[in-house]
Amino acid sequence: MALVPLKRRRRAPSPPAGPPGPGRFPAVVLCLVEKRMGASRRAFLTQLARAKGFRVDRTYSAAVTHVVSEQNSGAEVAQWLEQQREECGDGGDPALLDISWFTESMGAGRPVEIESRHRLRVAALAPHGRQMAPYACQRRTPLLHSNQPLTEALETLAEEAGFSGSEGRSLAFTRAASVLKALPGRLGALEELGPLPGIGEHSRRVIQDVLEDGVCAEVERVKLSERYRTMKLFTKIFGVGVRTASRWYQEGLRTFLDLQERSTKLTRQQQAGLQHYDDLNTPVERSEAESTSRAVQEAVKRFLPGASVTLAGGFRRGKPRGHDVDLLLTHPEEGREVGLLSRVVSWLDSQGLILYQHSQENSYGLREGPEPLGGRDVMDRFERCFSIFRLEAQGGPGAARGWKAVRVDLVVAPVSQFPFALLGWTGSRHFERELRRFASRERKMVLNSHALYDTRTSFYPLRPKKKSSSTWAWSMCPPHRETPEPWSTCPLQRPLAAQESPLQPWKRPLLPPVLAASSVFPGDPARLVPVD
Ligand code: 8GT
Ligand code: MN
Repeated sequence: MALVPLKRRRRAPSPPAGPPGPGRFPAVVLCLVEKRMGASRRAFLTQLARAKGFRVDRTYSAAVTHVVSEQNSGAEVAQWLEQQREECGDGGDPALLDISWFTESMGAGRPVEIESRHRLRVAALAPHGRQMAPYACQRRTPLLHSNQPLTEALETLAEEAGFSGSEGRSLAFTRAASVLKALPGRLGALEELGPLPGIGEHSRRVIQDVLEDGVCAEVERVKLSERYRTMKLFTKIFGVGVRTASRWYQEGLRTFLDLQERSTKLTRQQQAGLQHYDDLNTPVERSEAESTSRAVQEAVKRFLPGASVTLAGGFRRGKPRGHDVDLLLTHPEEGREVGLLSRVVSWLDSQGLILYQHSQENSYGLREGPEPLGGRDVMDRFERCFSIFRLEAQGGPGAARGWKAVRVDLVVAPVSQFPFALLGWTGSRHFERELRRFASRERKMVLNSHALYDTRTSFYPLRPKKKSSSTWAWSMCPPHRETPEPWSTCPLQRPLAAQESPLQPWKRPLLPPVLAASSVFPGDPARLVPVD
């Protein structure tokens, strides 16, 4: 490669945009990393490769099979790749290669076989656990990651443990999966993990099996087991939880036909769940979530102008599809939201938009103090409507019939609790659990979807000032992220001063609640003030 200019000159020409067809080697799509290589050398190499019949894409996409870089470390390229995946919203699992592979391929006039000396070393994924923050809420967990087969295996075991009522075991597998999602690249060998926090012996065995054999025998056994399959079938019915499904299984029920033949007693919710089973287990597309949101917005506007409807849940984390639509309703003037939900639901019903609904009243008193720790997990006590909407079908399975049943949760939050509601309802479930664990263990605070309490000041609830409330919650979760912005990269996340050390309880005079609360969260300073 001595013939090509090594250094970048000013204003280098960009490589021609777009790929010139599939090239002579359809199985190979190159993308060159500009960092350190420089724009002009990149343009030169692109032209060279194209002249030899290679397809070289200017921008990264899931189609790219070979990422070539020069003078970058494996970790740098892995990080670059993660960013590209996020930007293009698609995955792909390209080989990360050093320029030597490119040089040899150009010399040979064809893509040479990849040998280990060509590969960038991404071995130090998390050397000695130092790079991995212990709580999931402190890490960045992108929507698309490189360890899908491993996390799927672990999550199957987590689900199975949940079906057997072993919450602790379920959490252990979920935690291990969560750590793998946050790795900067694909795990090649168990040793690369080092003594990472949150991955226990059992999970390591599962990981090793999948790395070595492509599958884990234990997971395959679970997936085929009658109990797991039946539990999965039953818990996918709206209104059927693990306890009911388990009871049915013990009674010998295995299929929907069994439920019918044995005249199993079903609640109204479960009847609706069974009736719309197929639709409700077909993913909800983002466009469907948005049109649901618009319909609710229209109804809300009729009865309470100025009230807002916010799409939360997985869609707010940037997921392209989900299992339901989570909508939060509020009004900038506290108290005006009371009575809104029933009017909205009646109106939507009169328009033929509702197939099923049941509502629950608000039963939360801020002054009561928080629930006992660990008592209710992520459940909250907002006024809420669990419903099934009849949505006009936009293609997909309901197209012929013209409509599709979609699960919708409408949640009403008074504006003073709205940031906590939005934060809580954005999920993921594991992120929320970890955020609450962090607040309690490291900050001696209690967080739920209603408020943040400082336990040192007798459960004094803290809340953001009204004006900053929505910006505060928004700043917690930029779009296209599985979880909110990482702790470490947030400019507002300052290191704890000595007196704030988690080991040394805060004292009010040293750290007023306003600071205490803003250091729990990496968002906008929030200007949290005590509820007066
Ligand atoms: P999805 O795409 O499968 O719908 O995924 P999701 O949107 O992340 O999950 P979800 O089951 O729809 O729940 C949305 C979030 O709301 C969860 O992260 C959960 O932590 C949170 N949440 C609360 N309160 C409550 C509650 O009372 N019930 C439920 N089910 N979820 C709640 O903050
Ligand atoms: Mn959801």
